[in-house]
Amino acid sequence: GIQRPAVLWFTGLSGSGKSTIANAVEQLLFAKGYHSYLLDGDNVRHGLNKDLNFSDADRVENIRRIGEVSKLFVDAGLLVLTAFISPFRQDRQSVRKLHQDHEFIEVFIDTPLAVCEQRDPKGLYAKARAGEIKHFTGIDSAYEAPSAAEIRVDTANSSVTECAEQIVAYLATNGYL
Ligand code: GGZ
Repeated sequence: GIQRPAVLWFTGLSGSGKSTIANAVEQLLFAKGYHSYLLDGDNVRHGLNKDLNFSDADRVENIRRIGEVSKLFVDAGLLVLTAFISPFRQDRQSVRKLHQDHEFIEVFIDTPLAVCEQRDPKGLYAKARAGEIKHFTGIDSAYEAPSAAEIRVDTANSSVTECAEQIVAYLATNGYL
């Protein structure tokens, strides 16, 4: 089918499941014949934004650029998924304002810090606790949770498939698919 273009802007802690769930959403959309594109650390932080680190200023610039790129993809007619911590409320608000009202869908991957730290798939929380990584989100750098995200996903109590289906159901119910 032809999708109504928009960005699904995932936000959540490291290890919350953003990339995993975004990938699962993409697979469901692809299977239904819709055209999407996923922006994540692999294709953005290693390329366009490889000059940026994890200081507050660089995170602000990271999110600003991704916001601009997401707008280009929306202009090209795609459903865009972005999977970045995007820890600061004001930066997410700026990206929201860059888009038309119905073209920005904030998706809060609401996984508690304790659960992310328990999962610690890359061992980064352990390193942050040991002081080997500075300015780690949730440890010594802030995460400002959304208060009015369009979609809130509870990964501690739902499977990846259930979370992805919840997001696709939102798109279908709201006329994007
Ligand atoms: C947070 C960090 C840090 C610090 C490296 N703080 O779990 P991951 O590994 O794969 O995802 C994290 C990723 C975060 O990059 P983002 O571009 O999403 O961040 S932001 O939106 O805040 O700009 C983590 C890894 O990079 N990582 N150092 N200090 N995450």
